Amino acid sequence: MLRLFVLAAALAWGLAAAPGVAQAGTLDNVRQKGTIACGVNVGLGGFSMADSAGVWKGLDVDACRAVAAAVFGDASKVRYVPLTSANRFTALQSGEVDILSRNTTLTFLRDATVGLRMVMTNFYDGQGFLVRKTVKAGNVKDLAGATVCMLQGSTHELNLADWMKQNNIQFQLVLLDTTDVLIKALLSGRCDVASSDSSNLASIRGAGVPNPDDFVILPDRISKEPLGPMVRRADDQWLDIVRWSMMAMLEAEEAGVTSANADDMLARSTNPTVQRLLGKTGDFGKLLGIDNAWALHIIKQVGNYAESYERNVGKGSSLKLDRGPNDLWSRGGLMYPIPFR
Ligand SMILES: N[C@@H](CCC(=O)N[C@@H](CS)C(=O)NCC(=O)O)C(=O)O
Repeated sequence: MLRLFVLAAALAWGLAAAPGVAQAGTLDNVRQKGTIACGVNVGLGGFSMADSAGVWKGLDVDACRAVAAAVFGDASKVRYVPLTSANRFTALQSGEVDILSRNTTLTFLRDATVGLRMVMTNFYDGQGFLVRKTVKAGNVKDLAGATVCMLQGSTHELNLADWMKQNNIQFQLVLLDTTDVLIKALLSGRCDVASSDSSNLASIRGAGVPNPDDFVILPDRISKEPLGPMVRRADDQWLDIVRWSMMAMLEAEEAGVTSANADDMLARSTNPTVQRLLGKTGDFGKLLGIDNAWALHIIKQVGNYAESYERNVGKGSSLKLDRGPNDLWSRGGLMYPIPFR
């Protein structure tokens, strides 16, 4: 039974249907096209969402904008391709997108079996529970027997199945297609609880329901959900460009380089790391096959990681998430830029 469940879950994640198309040369290819095709969520506030003018915004969007800034010197050279949980991996394998940046949890099976490579974590998350305050639950265990709504094709089904087994507590599970349907099901009372990445729940609570104060996100996190972009296998140069573009945003935060002071830092900073990061010394861009001003373009156009975080999911957003595990290691978080040397 469990094996059947795992197989069904694997199919739902697109794992079994993995043709594993290897396509080296993504850099040449995007240069020819003049844009980077970026696979994003159809609409998840804080991560990837088109505003009323059709401009895509969010933390996942910024990962693609950073790569476009690095490659073209222009963060706007991105074509956004909205993807569902179910079709996201195939879209990357087939070459429909060059980067998958869609609140995707990095896991063993996804890294090792679907012809893809995880780049690095841009948001450390965990599976949480959103309930109506009238339900009067202090933690997940108080919810025994409740109807829990979740989205299909995500890591959450297996997480919750594992958790129920380990804790000997049963829920009624309802699997739904889209976040919109999930919100409607929660509002209509079809489900007592919604379970998802807690950032997604914060996004729903912040902007998806009419009365945010009627809902609460329980403190429990039943899984680790390290979210981050993925690229195709067998294209190390592209993997390097995407990874180091993201790393540059973290390093900039650590070194105190911001979109506002980057030019000044380039002109004046005597910090060797800053000089290498901004392309004054070291030829780091050339080593990636791109311009030495790559990171300068990223920081000026997209900002450092803190700027992107606060604007999209932190204080400057409706999600209002603390940095928590997404803070720099030097302040007790998990974000640790690999040295620029
Ligand atoms: N991080 C999880 C969840 C990602 C995911 O797809 N989440 C749901 C909501 S948390 C979603 O975006 N659903 C909308 C859709 O599939 O269009 C994963 O990678 O499996």
